[in-house]
Amino acid sequence: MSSDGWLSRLRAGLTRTSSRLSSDIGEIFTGRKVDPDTLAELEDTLIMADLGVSTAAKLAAELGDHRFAADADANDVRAALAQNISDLIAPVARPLSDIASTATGPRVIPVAGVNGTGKTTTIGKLTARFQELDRTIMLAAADTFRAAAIDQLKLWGERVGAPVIAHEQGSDPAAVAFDALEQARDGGLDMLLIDTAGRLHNKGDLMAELEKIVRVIRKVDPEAPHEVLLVLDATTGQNAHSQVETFSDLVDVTGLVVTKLDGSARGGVIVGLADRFGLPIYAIGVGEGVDDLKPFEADVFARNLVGLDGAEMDGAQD
Ligand SMILES: Nc1nc2c(ncn2[C@@H]2O[C@H](COP(=O)(O)OP(=O)(O)O)[C@@H](O)[C@H]2O)c(=O)[nH]1
Ligand SMILES: [Mg+2]
Repeated sequence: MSSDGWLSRLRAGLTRTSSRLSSDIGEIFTGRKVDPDTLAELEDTLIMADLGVSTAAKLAAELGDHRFAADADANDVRAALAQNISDLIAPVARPLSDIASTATGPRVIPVAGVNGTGKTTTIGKLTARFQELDRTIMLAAADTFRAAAIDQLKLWGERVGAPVIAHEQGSDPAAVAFDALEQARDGGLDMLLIDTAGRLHNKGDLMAELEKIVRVIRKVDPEAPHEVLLVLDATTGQNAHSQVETFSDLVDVTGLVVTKLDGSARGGVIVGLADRFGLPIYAIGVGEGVDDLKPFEADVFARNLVGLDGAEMDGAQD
């Protein structure tokens, strides 16, 4: 898939947000100045675009401080907004190489998240990316609740050529993680990615499960886990905020992967997440295939979110 291919899928995924945002900005600022009234309208528009109340207020205030030319038009507002959004998300936009340390000994990374957000798929894609960085990877099937979940990880293991450590359905997830870490260490592998369950209907069980995984892998390596990645589905909107809070209560989340930005994504949520939690975003998912995990690039993302760069936007919305 060419880079144009995935960019156009990202763009398509953000269309719902970007075309609305872009046309609203056109309506607000056509024939009117950037002033407290128009900025208040812009703030409402940003809230509608899933950026969240406080982030919307912050961005509107920043535009209020921006020195616009006397004849500034909607496109100048779009460009300034895209720049401010890019500046806001740039500090959390980090490359996967940041977590693919070349230190010896397996780097242990549990992957957490609500069911269906894309954990298992993301682990498959991550494995391929880490392999490109010359890391050797082992996978642990610690979502033992459903047999299908174990099989799904095994399939990804075959697809990307990574060993998968699995026990029977219903077995103790922590025991799988422990077993896998010992085998990864003995086999001299660079990284161990641990697939976990995400059933939120019983938070107590989930907490016990994740805490036990962490406790047990520390018996093998006191430094583990080296990262804990949380996978969020961009189509869930503001719900992603409460997922970050819930999982951060359970484990020390060190970074995010946001999936399904190719779908009917509510991409504005990423901006709010970046602003509110400041957690690194290591990659974004733009499809179901192995190559559909891409770096989160602040500038590209911001411009597409605001409706700049999209051919269909050019001049059409003023
Ligand atoms: N369109 C799209 N689908 C995705 C993406 N990531 C995962 N999926 C799909 O979302 C569904 C749930 O993914 P899965 O990895 O099983 O989620 P898990 O329950 O968190 O392990 C599957 O059908 C995946 O193919 C993505 O970035 N884009
Ligand atoms: Mg899964």
